[in-house]
Amino acid sequence: MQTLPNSSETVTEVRVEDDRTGLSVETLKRAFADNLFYIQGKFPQIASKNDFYMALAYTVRDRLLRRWLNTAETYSRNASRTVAYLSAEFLMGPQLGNNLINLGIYDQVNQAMQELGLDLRELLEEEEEPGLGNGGLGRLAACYLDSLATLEIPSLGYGIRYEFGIFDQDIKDGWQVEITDKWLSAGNPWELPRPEWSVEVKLGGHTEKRADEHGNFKIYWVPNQVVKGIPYDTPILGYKTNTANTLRLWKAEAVESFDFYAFDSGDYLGAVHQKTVSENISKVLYPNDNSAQGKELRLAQQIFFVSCSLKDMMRIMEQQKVPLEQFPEKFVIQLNDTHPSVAIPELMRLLVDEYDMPWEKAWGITKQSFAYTNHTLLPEALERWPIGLFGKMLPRHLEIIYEINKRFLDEVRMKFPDDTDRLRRMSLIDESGERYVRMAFLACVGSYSINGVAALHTELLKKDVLHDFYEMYPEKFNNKTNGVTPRRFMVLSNPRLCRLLNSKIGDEWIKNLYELKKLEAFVEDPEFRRQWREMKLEIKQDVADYIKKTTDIDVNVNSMFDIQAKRFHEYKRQHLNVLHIITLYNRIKANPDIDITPRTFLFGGKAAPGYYIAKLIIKLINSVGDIVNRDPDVRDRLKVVFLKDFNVKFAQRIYPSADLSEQISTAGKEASGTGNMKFALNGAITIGTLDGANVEIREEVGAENFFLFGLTTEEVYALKKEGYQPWEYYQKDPELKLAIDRIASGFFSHGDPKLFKPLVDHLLGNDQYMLLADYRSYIDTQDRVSEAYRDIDRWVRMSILNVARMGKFSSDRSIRDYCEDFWKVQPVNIELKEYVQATA
Ligand code: B1N
Repeated sequence: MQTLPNSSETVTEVRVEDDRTGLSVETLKRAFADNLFYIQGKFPQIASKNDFYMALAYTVRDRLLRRWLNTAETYSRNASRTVAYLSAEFLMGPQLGNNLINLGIYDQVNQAMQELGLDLRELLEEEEEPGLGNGGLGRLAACYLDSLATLEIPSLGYGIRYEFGIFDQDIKDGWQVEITDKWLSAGNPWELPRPEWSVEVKLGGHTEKRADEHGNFKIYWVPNQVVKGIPYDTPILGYKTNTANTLRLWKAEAVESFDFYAFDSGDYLGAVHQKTVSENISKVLYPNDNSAQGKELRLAQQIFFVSCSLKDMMRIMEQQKVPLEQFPEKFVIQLNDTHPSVAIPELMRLLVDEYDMPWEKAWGITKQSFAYTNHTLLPEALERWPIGLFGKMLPRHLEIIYEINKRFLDEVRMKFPDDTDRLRRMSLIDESGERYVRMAFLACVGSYSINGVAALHTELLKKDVLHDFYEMYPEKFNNKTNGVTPRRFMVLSNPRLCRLLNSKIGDEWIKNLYELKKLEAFVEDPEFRRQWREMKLEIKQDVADYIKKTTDIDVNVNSMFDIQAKRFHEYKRQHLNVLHIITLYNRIKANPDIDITPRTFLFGGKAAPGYYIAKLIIKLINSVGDIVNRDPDVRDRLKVVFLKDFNVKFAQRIYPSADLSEQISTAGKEASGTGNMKFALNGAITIGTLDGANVEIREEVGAENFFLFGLTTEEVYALKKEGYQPWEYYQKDPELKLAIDRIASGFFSHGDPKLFKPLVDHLLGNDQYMLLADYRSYIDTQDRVSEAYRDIDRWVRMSILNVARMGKFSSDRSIRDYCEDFWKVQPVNIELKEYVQATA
C-alpha cells in the first residue's frame, strides 16, 4: 500500500493498482482467480475452458478500462476533432491476444497462466471470433481501428452488432455447407451495452406537407415503423499507447418490448411479430463479398446504423457544447464504400427537417463532413436501389435525393452546357430502364473527398467508373493505398519471425514498419539465412501438424507451400490455380519419373451461399485433391488441401507458413487486396498479376523478387474489345486443352461429365475473367517459380528482401495519409491517470 503526498492521518489512500490495473505476474494471477470466482462463479476444479477464457478476458478488460475512460474523458474535455468511421462490416477477429500484445503484457500473462497450470495458447483458441464482415473490406476497417488507436487519433467506429456474423463453413462431400455463426452464445466479454444512449429510427410510411405552429409549411415524415438502436461499445486499444478508442455497434430492438395496444385489441401474435420484425434488422450479416443484393432488409440495416450513428454524433456534440453548425469541424465521417452512403440524405433530413436549418446551409455542412472510399470496380458490386423499394422504406430520403439531384444537375449543366448525354450519365437516378438510385454517385456528390484503395484502382476510377465525376470534381479524387496492421498479422500471428527480427533490428518496426528496411543489411549473412530457413520450416511443421489433425492428409514440409486464401470469386481465379495443378498432374501422368518441384497447394476461403459457380470451384478443388493426393504415380510430390472455414483466427495461423502467395486476379478487377500484403510481410513470394496493390508491392520489393504474369489492364480491355475467343487458346495450347478436357470428361467426378460442365462452359464460352488468355503466361511463370525454389538459398534471400521492403503496407502509413491529406485530425496524447480511491 502506498501513501500519497497529501494523505492525512485519518484517511488511508490506496492506489487502485491492485487487482484491476496491476501488470505483474502475481497481480494478474490474483485478478484471474478473482474474476473466475466473482464473474464466472466457478472454482477451478469445476471451471470449463470457457470459464478460464472468460476470467482471463475480464482480467484484460479491466486493464483496458482505465485507458478507455481516460481517453473518453480527455476527448470529452477537449471536444477533440474525431474520425467517425462508418462501416457495415468490422471483421475484428479474436480480441484477447491482440489486447495482450497492445497492452504489452503477453509474456506476463503467459507466465501467470503457466504458473496456474493453464496454457495461454489454448485459452486464446477458445475465443469465438466476432466475424462481422465478409473479407477484405471488413478486415480493413478493423486494421484501421488498430492504427487509429496506435497513432492516438480520436476516432469512433460505427457499425452493426449482427447477432450472426459470417457463416461458418463446413465441407461435406467436397461441397461447401453453411452453418450459422452463433458468436454470442458463450457471451462477449469485450463489449459494454450502453442502453442510456439508445436512439430511435423511423422507417416506411409517407410524407405530408403541413403548416407548423407559425403557419410555415413543412414536410413531415409519418413512418409506419420505429425501431430502437442500442449501442454496444468495445474498447480498441492502440499498441503501447494509452489511447483506447471505441467501436460502437448498434443492435436493433422493438421500441416497446410489448405492444400493449395490440395485445388489448386481441392481436397478440401481431404484437410479437412487430418485435420480431424490428429485431431482424441486426440479425444477420449479408454474406456477399463484392456483390450487391438489392434486398429490402439490407437497406433497412444501412439506414438503421447510419441514423443511429449520426444521432449519436449529435448527442456527443450537445454534451460537449459544440454548436451544430460546427459539425464538419467536430467530425469527419468516412464512408467505407457506399453501404453507409444513405448518411448523406439522412444528415440533410436531420438538419433541415428536425433542426429547421435552411437547405443551403445544411448542404454546406453535409458536403464538408463526408469522405467516400470506393472499394470496387465490379459492376455487380456497385449499389443501386430500385426507386420503388427505396421510396417505400425511405420516402423522405428519396425526396431529399431528388432535390440534391436537381441542384447537382444544374451544376453539371453550368459546367458543361448543352451536354444532355452527360446529364443522363451523371444523374443520381438511373433512368435507362427500371429506375434506380445510384449510391456511388450520391456518395461522390455528397463528399469532399473520393478515394480508391490502390494506385491502379484510383486511376481506373478516374478513367472509367467515375470518369464523369472526375471531370466534374477533379480536386476531390485521391488515392489511399490499403495497409494492414503489423500487430495482429506479424507480432501476434508470427512470434518466431518477430523474435528473429527483433534479434537483428530491435522492435521499432512494430510502430514504424519502414524500419524493416534494416533487414537488408543481413541478407548476405549466411547464418541469418540459415536461421530464416529454419524458422520457416518450424512454422510449416506446425501447419502440417494442423493439416494432419484436421484433414488426415500428410504433407511434406520441404515441399513448397503454395497458398491461395481469400473469398471465392471468379475474378480471383482460384480455378486458374486449379488448372496449374491439373497441368502438373498431367505431366506426371505422362511421365511418372519427371523431375518436379514438390508442392503443397493450400486453399482457404468461403463462397457466397448463393454464388453457384464459386461453390462449384470449391467442389472442383476438393475433387482434384481426392485424385491427386491418392494417385501412387504422384508419389506425394503434389498435395492439394482445402482448409475449411477460413476466418481471421485461421488466417493468422496460415499466412506465416506460405512460401508462395497466389494473387492471380484478372488485371483491373481486384481493387487492392490486403491478403497479398499479409503474405509478403510474413516472407512469402508473390506470384501475381498487375492488379490492385500487387503493382505497388512489386515496385517496393523489386521486380526480381516478385513473379509477374498475365495481361495488363489495358491488354484486358483491348482484347475484350477486339473480340476475345477463349476457344482459340484452348485449341492452340495442348497442355491447356488437356487440363480442361480432364475436367470436362468426368475424370475428377467419378466419370460424371455433367458435374463441372457449368464451369467448363463458362471458360470455353465467354471466359469473362480471361483465364484462358492468361493460362500460358501463368504456367510458364509457375515453372520459373519451381525452378527458383530449387535454389533454396536464393529463395530465402527473396523472402528476406520481401519482408525488408514491405514497410509501406502498414495500415499506420495508410491512416497517416488519410489524416494528413484530408481528415486534418491531430493525435491527442492520453495521460494515464492514477485513479485514487479514498477509504476511511
Ligand atoms: O475491399 C478490400 C480490397 O482490398 C479488395 O480488393 C476489395 O475486393 C474489397 C459489397 C464488398 N470491395 N467491395 C467489397 C464487400 C461486401 C459487400 O457487401 C462489396 N469488398 C471489397 C479493401 O479495400
